[in-house]
Amino acid sequence: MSKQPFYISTPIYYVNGEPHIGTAYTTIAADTIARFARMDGRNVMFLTGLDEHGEKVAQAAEEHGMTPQEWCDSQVVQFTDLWKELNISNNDFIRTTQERHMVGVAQFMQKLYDNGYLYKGTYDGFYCTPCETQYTQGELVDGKCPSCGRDVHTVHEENWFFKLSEFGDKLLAFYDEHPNFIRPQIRENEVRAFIESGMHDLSVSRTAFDWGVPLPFDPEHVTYVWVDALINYITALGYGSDDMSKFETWWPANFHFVGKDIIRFHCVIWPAMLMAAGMECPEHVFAHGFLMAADGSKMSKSKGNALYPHELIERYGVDAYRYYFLSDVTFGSDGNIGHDRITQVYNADLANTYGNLFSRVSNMTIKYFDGKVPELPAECTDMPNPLKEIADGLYDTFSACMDNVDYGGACSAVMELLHRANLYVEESAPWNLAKNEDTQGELAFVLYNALETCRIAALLLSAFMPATSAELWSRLSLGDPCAVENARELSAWGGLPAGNTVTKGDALFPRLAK
Ligand code: ME8
Repeated sequence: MSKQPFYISTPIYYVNGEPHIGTAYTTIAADTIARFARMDGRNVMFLTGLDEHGEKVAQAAEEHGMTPQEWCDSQVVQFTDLWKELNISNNDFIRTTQERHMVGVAQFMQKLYDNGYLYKGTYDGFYCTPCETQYTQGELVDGKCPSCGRDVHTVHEENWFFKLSEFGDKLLAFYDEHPNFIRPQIRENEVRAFIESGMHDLSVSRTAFDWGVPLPFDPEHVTYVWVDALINYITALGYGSDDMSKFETWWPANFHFVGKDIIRFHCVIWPAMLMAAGMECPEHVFAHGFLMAADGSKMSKSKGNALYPHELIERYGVDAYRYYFLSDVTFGSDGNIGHDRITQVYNADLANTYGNLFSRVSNMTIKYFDGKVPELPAECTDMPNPLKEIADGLYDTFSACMDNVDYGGACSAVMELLHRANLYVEESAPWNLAKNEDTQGELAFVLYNALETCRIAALLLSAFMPATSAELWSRLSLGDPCAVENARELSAWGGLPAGNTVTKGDALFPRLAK
């Protein structure tokens, strides 16, 4: 049977800025879903990349005395390096200055033109360069950009326009037919209210600068950077090339992951563009919330309350970083981020629960069974096994949470098993069982159960914490949990072979001082 295709994307980030905890958040979140889909046996395309055209990039290049292309090239590595460090498993990395993308954008714009959705007019309005967004007078707040609060400038230009205003009713009907297209629900309400307040046509070209994709039917104009950027989701699949096989496999996308700041582009403009081109819309746009400072204010360099990915990696390690943001911040809501809470969750879940369990049971296996996974004695087959009871339903619970993008639910389902296992070790007191010849069978049973719990937990958590899971599995003499494609079968109780060597190593999560 061929594998079910699964396509997930992040926004393509502006090449100008450094990657920060916000962009890392979206990327880690998408990576975790992509990893889970792979271990669940799906054929995954996970795309991220960079947005490299537009006025903002052209200006930054000039300020740095470089050509725009040189400027973009100089910025890319800070993203690719951080994604590597964070163990991001993207299958492709698109840059909008790549030929494959530019060819596809030109073809898409030609299609909109041929289908009668573009016309030439005069744009008289306001523009926020940092957000690369057009505003009408009425949308400004105290004369400033309603999104970032910075100054806007006026634009008076002959532009090509996209007949976006024709799509209001079609979009509302589409949301009715696809009630899960925009997630979470609160964002759908916001998008509907925006459409119901009245839609304007969208200027989709600029002539004031030339850093963009020229319109094939009027090359004096370059494509508006947001329109150019949105098309990345299909040019990465070969749209506009001779080989449409990837497009045929993966389009429409299952998920576009975005922050709540860019829902209008993804939930209004992008589906309208696709409808105009006669193409299918993605299945879901999931708009997560914003990460804020611990006191709920906006993080900023100048306020000194910003957290940086490298600082977090150094302090907590990559896996704890990934785990914290997904398990403790509800995906979809804003989250206040500070060291106190990260340390608290780290110690409670990772050091005292997960790491502690594995350390205890691996040490006892080494001490009492010469470092070999004990054979299950026949007399134990009828003994109550509270860990097996929880583990038996775990994959279903975990996968339902992951399919629902409920990271917190998925993590707590695994934590429940690990908590129970720590309690089970306490209750069973293997150190006492070890003292008595008559209870050697029970000792083997208890340690087997606790080791098996660790194996299953590490398998499921490999989507969140790939390096730790790989380390734990290697200490059980098992293969790479991040390469499995049949996690459901492998999560069945009893998969840990007796006789496997168990090795000791450094603490998986050394406890942190407050
Ligand atoms: O908007 N908390 O790029 P961008 C959480 N190039 N996520 C945050 C965040 C925060 N405080 N700040 C940023 C662009 N993000 C366009 C996208 S896509 C066709 C073009 C994340 O570099 C979040 O995902 O400004 C947000 O939507 C994205 O970064 C914006 O990235």
